[in-house]
Amino acid sequence: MGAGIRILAALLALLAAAGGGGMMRCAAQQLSATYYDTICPGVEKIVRDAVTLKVQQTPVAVGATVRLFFHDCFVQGCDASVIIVSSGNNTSEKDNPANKSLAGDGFDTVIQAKAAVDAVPQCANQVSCADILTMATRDVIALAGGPEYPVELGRLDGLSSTSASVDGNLPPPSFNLDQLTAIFAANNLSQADMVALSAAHTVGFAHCGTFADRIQPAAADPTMDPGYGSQLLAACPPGVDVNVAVDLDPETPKVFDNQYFINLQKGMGLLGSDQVLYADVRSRPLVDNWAANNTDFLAAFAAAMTNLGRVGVKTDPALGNIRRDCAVLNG
Ligand code: HEM
Ligand SMILES: *[C@@H]1O[C@H](CO)[C@@H](O)[C@H](O)[C@H]1NC(C)=O
Ligand SMILES: *[C@@H]1O[C@H](CO)[C@@H](O)[C@H](O)[C@H]1NC(C)=O
Ligand SMILES: *[C@@H]1O[C@H](CO)[C@@H](O)[C@H](O)[C@H]1NC(C)=O
Ligand SMILES: *[C@@H]1O[C@H](CO)[C@@H](O)[C@H](O)[C@H]1NC(C)=O
Ligand SMILES: CC(=O)N[C@H]1CO[C@H](CO)[C@@H](O)[C@@H]1O
Repeated sequence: MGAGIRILAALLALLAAAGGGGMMRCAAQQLSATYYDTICPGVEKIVRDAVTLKVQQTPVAVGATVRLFFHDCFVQGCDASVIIVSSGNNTSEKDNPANKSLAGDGFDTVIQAKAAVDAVPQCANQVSCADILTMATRDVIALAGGPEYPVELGRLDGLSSTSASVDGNLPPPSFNLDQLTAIFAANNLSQADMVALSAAHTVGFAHCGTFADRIQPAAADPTMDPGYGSQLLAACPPGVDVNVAVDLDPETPKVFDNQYFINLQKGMGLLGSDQVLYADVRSRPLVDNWAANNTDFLAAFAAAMTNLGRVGVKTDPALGNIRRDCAVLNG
C-alpha cells in the first residue's frame, strides 16, 4: 500500500517534470510540511511521543535540544552533522571547543526519537536525523509552553562532520549587535530573526564562564542590574567549579515565553549578547514590542525557527542521505 502510493507519487513527479522542464528539480529541492505523508505517515506523532517521554524523564532535554538544532544549522546547514561522533583521529563538529558544552540530553532526544521511528517497519531508515532534530526541537518548545508551529521536512543528513568547520560559524556571547546581525545574515536570517531566536534563552542554562566577565566586582557590566549581578556572583564566585551553570531566564526558567525580553528591559539578560539587544537602541524597539506581547513574540519566533530550519539544507541525494545511526556516517 505505502509502496504503491510512493510509486504513484514518483510517476506523478515524472509527469510533472516531463511537462514542466526544470520544474521537478526545483520542486524536489524544496522542503515541505507533507514530505513524509506517504513515506512514514505517523512520523510527527511517533517523534512527539518519544520526545514527550524523554522530557518527562529529563526536563533539561528542552534547552539541550533547542541549542543542538541551532548549532547544527549554523555549521554546514541543518544536516545533523553536529550529532556525528569523532572517529579515531578525526574530530567531528561536536568535539570542537565551541560545542563542548552542548548537553548530552539533546543528542539523546534525537537518538530516542530515531529509535521510535525505526521501530515502525514502514518508517525504518526513511526519516533523516536532520528532520527528526527539527521535529524534536519544535516538540520540546511546545512542551515548554512555546508555539506549536508546523515544520517543513525533507532534509537529508550530511555526509561529513569536521571540527574545523565549526570555527567562526557560531556566535560567542561577547558579540555586539553588528557582529550578531552579520553572523545571522550570513545564514540568511534577518536582524529581527536574530532577536526573536535569541529568546530561545528563555529556557536552559549557561555555565559561569560564559558571563564571568560581566560580574567582576571591580568592573561589572553597567548594563546589568546590580542586584542580579550580586546574585550571579554568589552563584559563580571566582574559582568556582567550571561545571556550575545558572538559568538563562532567572524568572521563568522552564517556560517558553517572552519573559526573556522583560528581563532585558530590567537589565537581567545573562549573556552579553542577550543584554546588548536592549542596550543597543537599534534593536531595543523589537525587545519592547515582544516584551509587551507574548502572542506576537511566539508568532515571530515560530517564523524565525522556520527560517533557521532552511539554512543550508541538502535535498540532493548527491549531497546527503538518510543516516542509519544518527551519530555515525553511513559506511
Ligand atoms: C545570538 C547569539 C547566541 C549566542 C552568543 C549564544 C550563546 C549561548 C551560550 C554561551 C550558552 C550557554 C552554554 C553553556 O554554558 O553551556 C547558550 C545556551 C543556550 N542557547 Fe544560545 N546563543 C545564541 C543564540 C541562540 C539561538 C539562536 C538559539 C536557538 C534558537 C539558542 C539556544 C540556546 C539554548 C536553548 C541554550 C541552553 C542550553 C542548555 O540548557 O543546555 N541560542 N547560548
Ligand atoms: C589517522 O587515522 C588513520 C586510520 O584511522 C591513519 O591511517 C592515519 O595515519 C592517521 N593520521 C594521523 C595524522 O595520525
Ligand atoms: C573525517 O575526515 C573527512 C575528511 O578527510 C571528513 O569528510 C569526515 O566527515 C571526517 N569526520 C568524521 C567524524 O569521520
Ligand atoms: C498583541 O498583538 C496582537 C496583534 O498582533 C493583538 O491582537 C493583541 O491584542 C495584542 N495583545 C496585547 C496583550 O497587547
Ligand atoms: C541563502 O539563500 C540563498 C538564496 O536563496 C541560497 O542560495 C543560499 O544557499 C542560502 N544560504 C544558506 C546558508 O542557507
Ligand atoms: C562559543 C563558545 O561557547 N565558546 C566556548 C566553548 O567552550 C570553551 C570551553 O570548552 C569556552 O572557553 C568557549 O568560550
